[in-house]
Formats: sequence, structure tokens, C-alpha cells
Amino acid sequence: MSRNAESTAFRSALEVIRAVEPRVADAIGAELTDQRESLKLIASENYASPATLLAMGNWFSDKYAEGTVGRRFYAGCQNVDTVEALAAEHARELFGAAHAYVQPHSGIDANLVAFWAVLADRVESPALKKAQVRQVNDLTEADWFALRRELGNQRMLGMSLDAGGHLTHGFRPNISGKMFDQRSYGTDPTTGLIDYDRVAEAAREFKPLILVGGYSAYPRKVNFRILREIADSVGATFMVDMAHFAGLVAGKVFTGDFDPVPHAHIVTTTTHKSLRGPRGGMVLCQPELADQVDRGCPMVLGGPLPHVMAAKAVALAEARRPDFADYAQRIVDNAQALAEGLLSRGATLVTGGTDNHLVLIDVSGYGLTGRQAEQALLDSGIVTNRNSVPQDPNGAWYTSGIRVGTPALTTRGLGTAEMDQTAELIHTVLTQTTAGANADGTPSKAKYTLDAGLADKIARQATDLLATYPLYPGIDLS
Ligand code: DSN
Repeated sequence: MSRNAESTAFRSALEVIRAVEPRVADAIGAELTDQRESLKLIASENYASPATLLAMGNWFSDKYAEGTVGRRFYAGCQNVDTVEALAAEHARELFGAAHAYVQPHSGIDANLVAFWAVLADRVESPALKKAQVRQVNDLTEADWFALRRELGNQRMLGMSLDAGGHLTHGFRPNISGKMFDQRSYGTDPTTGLIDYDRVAEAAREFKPLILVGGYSAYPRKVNFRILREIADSVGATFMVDMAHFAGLVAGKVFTGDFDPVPHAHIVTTTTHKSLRGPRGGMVLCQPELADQVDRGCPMVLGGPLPHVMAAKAVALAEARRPDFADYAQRIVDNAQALAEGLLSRGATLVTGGTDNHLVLIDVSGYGLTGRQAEQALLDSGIVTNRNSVPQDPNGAWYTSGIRVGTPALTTRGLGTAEMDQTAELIHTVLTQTTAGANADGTPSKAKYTLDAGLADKIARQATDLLATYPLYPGIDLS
């Protein structure tokens, strides 16, 4: 691929956009500049390839294609069929999955499709027979009421939010928390690790319909074989949300007990995090759930996004190349180097380190809340996000943690030496930031002071660190 082709493609696209609304073209250009100049450590972000980005910017966006491949509610979907089938094939091959559904628009959509598929599957066999209806859509409200009672009011057991679980795993502010009666498993207060015996105990007591594995802020591997055994022991469906670590599964860093695909009945993911694809979601499942999963649209999804499915096919094809495994391993090597660098300088890390792509710093050791630390780092050109730590005294808004992840910087080419330098920059900012006070003298959870000169100096050092690793080196918009 000639670099010139990438520059020409994006320059031409911006020229066309600029002729209609120049402010949008300017914002797109500014976003590239901002992304190029910032040290991006957000664990859930990455940089998709130019091919993936370009696959999204075209007339596939114009097409409605509700239904599934070869069985659409609209005419003229032959080309959408091609890209959807390709994306699903790449996903099945990449993850060794029996079935792949690539229509979900996001992670929450993928989880909704999965929840509905499990519920429908559970109620259809015995209950539909009883109700003498053909499929779950035909159930009356009274049928549903009776079924919910029969199913133990749709219980879900997932990882608690402050231990690193995700909002969509049954928590109140999310629809999953309204659909399901939820209980959480946490982590061991001393080690910060999942205590599988406690999970088994909670499952025995609660008898969930769905046991959920997966996380968005847990820095360790999870043993999915054990979780499947726990699910089986109580007759639960085992679902894994691998959105954060899908790239590590694709790149065969997580194999055997740590690969969710052979162990879970159903696996959901986003495609834009460590997997490095377009912004979207996906569901993988065992054959017995395939029919229900394919009813995702129109049950909980609107029309699929064919342009994004095209980009998913491109990104998944990229992830099947041998160099993706090398990339996935470097993500983990970098996270471990970053963890080592922070630990050696005196930081406190949840679980004391990492096995995956993320590190969770407990910033209370620096006398700061997560919010203060996040802002001070941002002032210094380092983009992170605040995150709860287990049993966080500061709650989910202020928090006591900073989550840092390496997928994006690894894509740029930074390695373990640069991770040590990054640890130095983070540690310097956090040690030089002082928590502020409210007007009445009480400690503030948001205010802080950091010398502006120091913040500028760190930001320059961050830019210098990135200079050797240009982002999108083939794209010159000038
Ligand atoms: N917002 C994503 C994250 O940052 O982990 C998960 O939904």
C-alpha cells in the first residue's frame, strides 16, 4: 500500500466535505492533530487502520438491510450480504466460534442481543410448548409474567462495578439492571483477584439465569473454564463480555482456560478496543443459540450499519494476519512494563500488576482522587480515565483510581522502554499534584494544583516520546 494513496484518499475526502461544511472538515483534521499529539492511555481506545476507516466512509451507509444474510426485509441487499457474510466468516475463523452475528452497533447492543437470545432460548422450549405459540414474539404479557416467575425473575450474576465489571452487566443505571435481578461477585480484598470459590458460593445461593464473565477495569486474566463449571453447576447460561480483551483473544495471548470462546455459551464484544476495528459490537455463540442471536434485528436493534459491517470485515481480516498476534503480545508486554515502571517508582496498583492490556493505579497513595489525577494528567498531555477501585470510598464519580491501557500506544509502535518513560511522566505529575480545598476549607475531591510550567514541560516530553512513532504515518493532510 503506497503511503501516497492514503494521503490522497483522506485529502480528497476532506476536500469534498469542506465544500459543503468546512467546519466539519476542520474538526476532522483537528481530531487527527489532537490524536497525534496526545499520549493516549485510555484502555478502551485504539487507532483503526486507514483501510478500516475508509471502509466506513461510503454508500453502504445508504442501505437498509434489516434481517440476516440472504433473508432481508428489503430488496437489493446483495452487496450488504457480501460484507456481512465476510465479517461473520472472519469472526468465526479468528475466534474459532460456531456462529458470529456482526450487526450490533455497540457493546451494549451486543449485550442486549445476547440477553434476549438467552431469555428467548430459555423460555421457548418448555414455556412456548405450554403456551402453544410458535415463537417468543407471540407471548402475551400474562405469559411473560408467568415466565419471569418461573425463571426466578431473570437473575444475573456478574462482576461488581467497583471490582472492574461493566455497567451493562446488570447495574441499575443500565437497561440490564431493569431487565434482571442482579447480584455481583467482587474480588478478594487482600489480593484484588477474583475468588472463584466465592463466585461459586454466590451462584449456589442466587441461582442466576445468566452468569456473566468479563470486565472493563480488571487487570488480570480470568479463568473461563472455572466460571463455566460454576455456571453448569447451577444450570446458568455462561456469557462472557470480552469487549476489552478481544484483541488478546484474537492474537492468541489468552488461550486455553483464558480464552472465553470455547467455554462460554455466548460471547459479546466491541470491535474497536484491543481488536482495533471500527466502533461497533459483535456476538459469538454456540450453535444452539444462533437462531435466537440472529433475531437481534429487529428485536433489539434497528437496521444494521452496512458500512460498519464492511469495516468490521476489513479489521477482522487484519486481525487474522500473523502480525496481529505479535501486536497482541506487545500490548501485554507494554502494560507489564508500564506496571513495573509505576511500581518501581512507588505507585500502588490494584492486584499489584497486570496480565492484560490495562493497569489500575490507586491514586489515593498520591493523596488524590481519580478525578484530580485524571485532570492533572490531561493538563500534562496524558489522556487517561478515572475509574473506581474495589470498595472505592470516593464512589463512581470522583473515584480513587486511574485506568491506563496500552492498545493505542502499542499500535503507534511504542515499546517497553517508552512505557518506562511514560511511567516516569505519570508518576512525576501525580507526585507534583496537590489536592485542593473547598471555599469552607474542607478537602475538595475535584480541585487540585499543579504548576503550569511543570504540566507544559511534561506535555512537551510526552510529545517528544511520540515523535519517533507518528500516528498514521501514511496520512499527510497538508
Ligand atoms: N466505555 C468503555 C470503557 O471505557 O471501558 C466500556 O463500555
